Amino acid sequence: MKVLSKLISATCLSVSLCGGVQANLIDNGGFENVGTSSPLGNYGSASTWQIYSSIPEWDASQNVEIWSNDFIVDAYEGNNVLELNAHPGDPNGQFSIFQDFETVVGQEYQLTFAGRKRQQNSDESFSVSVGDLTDTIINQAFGSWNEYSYSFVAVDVLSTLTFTSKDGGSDTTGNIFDAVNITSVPEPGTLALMLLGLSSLVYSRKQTAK
Ligand SMILES: [Ca+2]
Ligand SMILES: [Ca+2]
Ligand SMILES: [Ca+2]
Repeated sequence: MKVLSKLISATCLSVSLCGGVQANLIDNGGFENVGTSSPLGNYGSASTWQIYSSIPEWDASQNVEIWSNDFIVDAYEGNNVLELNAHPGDPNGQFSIFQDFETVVGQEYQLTFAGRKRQQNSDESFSVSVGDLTDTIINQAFGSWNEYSYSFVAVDVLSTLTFTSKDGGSDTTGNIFDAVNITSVPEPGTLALMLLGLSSLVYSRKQTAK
């Protein structure tokens, strides 16, 4: 029985299901942590919106803009959201944010995030890529948060999640994001192994109770 209980423990660890919730592989996916660097310029205020050259856990090709306290739109979660189109360091560049995270080649993952556009009469588009996934959203919906959900397969031991505005660096208004989340999808074989372990545990308890 010791061997069996060790097997069950190892299975629980490998699929992280026994704890109930899959861990988010993206850090600061809700943009709540803006770090300790001072915001750039004299834009906005700490209670509305500010610009940063970067924020913790994310890399960025340009400055990024963080909105707080339901400025213009209600946050999808927490207090902060990110507007990808910030005041640019390079007006000819593109706005991208990206984050690396460790993955298992061939493993399936799920990506979810919330997105919306800022202005009704603007044509806001962006691309998202990670693993074997690349998608472009043409003209995000206006007026409420869209809940995006994708599955993808990792093709390397380090994957990069990237969001890029399709508008150039001189377009300072546009695509807003919150609640970026990536979790691994348990493989059927692993689930079956875990269920086998659990059923064996139930059986062994019944035997002990006799
Ligand atoms: Ca947030
Ligand atoms: Ca902006
Ligand atoms: Ca725009």
